[in-house]
Amino acid sequence: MTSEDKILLALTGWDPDVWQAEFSKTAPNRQLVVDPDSDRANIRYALVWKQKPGSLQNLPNLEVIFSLGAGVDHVFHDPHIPDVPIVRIVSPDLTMRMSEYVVWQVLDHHRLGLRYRQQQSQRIWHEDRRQAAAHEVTVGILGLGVLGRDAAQKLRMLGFRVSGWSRRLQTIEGVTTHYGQDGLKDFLKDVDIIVCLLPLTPDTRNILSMSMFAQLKSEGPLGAPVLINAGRGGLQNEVDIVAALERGMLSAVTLDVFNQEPLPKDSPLWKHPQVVITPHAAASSSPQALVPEIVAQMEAYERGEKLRNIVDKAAQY
Ligand code: NDP
Ligand code: OXD
Repeated sequence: MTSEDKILLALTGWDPDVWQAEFSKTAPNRQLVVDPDSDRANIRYALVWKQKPGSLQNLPNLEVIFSLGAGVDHVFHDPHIPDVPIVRIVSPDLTMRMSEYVVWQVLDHHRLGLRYRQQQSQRIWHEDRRQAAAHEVTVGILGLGVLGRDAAQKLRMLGFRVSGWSRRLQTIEGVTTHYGQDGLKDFLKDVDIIVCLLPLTPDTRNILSMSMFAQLKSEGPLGAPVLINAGRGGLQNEVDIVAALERGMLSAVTLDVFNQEPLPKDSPLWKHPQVVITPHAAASSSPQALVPEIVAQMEAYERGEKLRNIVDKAAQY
């Protein structure tokens, strides 16, 4: 690193100050800039979250783009991304947060949380004796990457039957795996709870729609299957989700991500009794946890080591 090198912080929707504060604590010798205009030639790295389209143009010495999230669809929404490596977040902190979220929501649906909260609001004392044991319930995870694999292992430890679906064949001990378009049908026919941890790419956009719901079984230990999506809003068709709930094709839904965020106030999802909503909070990027890891990557790269967690630009994840 030279004293001239600078890091561009290109964020929208997130507060840059907390990232800047963490950088000055962890790496006081590295200079972050939010507005690069006077420094364009000195920018060596860019840290991005939903950067404004075009904001990475005209940076002649940019070497690496670091996504501040695990997902990178927010980088690719910009048609003017320079041809440099894109590194995404893979961090034990983020993985743990996501697995907590998945386990929380799976258990909440499995243990009839929605029903008991509704009963409590009406002071109704009624134990539902149909409650299934975990080993009778199949949790199917769409996306067996860093996050999907960890969640699968934790759900296994709780006694659930776990299956998964990925683009290429993956093997995980104790988990039934399927892959590719041909494997999707078999995956869907057995699931009681679907957990979606897919990236948003041209191939996965809108995958959570009526054509998928129509392939699910119509009954099971929770009634119809439950859907939990913590991947991206663009994976889901929200009109189809409401219709599937109304028709009993889905019994309940947890959504952390939406096509439009914040979720518009007039969305019917807000008031639906079988819908749990969280505000894209399943696994937030923590500056305290992530800045030291990003700085360590920069240092390793400057020592001549290979960058890790590089995004496959053709696959867009
Ligand atoms: P990974 O890249 O490690 O894993 C992605 C998984 O999806 C892989 O198993 C991959 O298959 C699979 N996949 C990709 N495309 C397809 C396809 N066309 N068909 C079938 N499977 C496919 O990502 P992570 O696990 O780290 O993260 C997953 C996503 O979670 C992120 O992209 C992001 O959108 C979301 N996320 C959401 C957060 C939140 O707070 N709500 C926080 C963090 C992440 P293969 O194994 O064959 O490559
Ligand atoms: C991520 C996210 O992709 O927070 O990391 O959504």
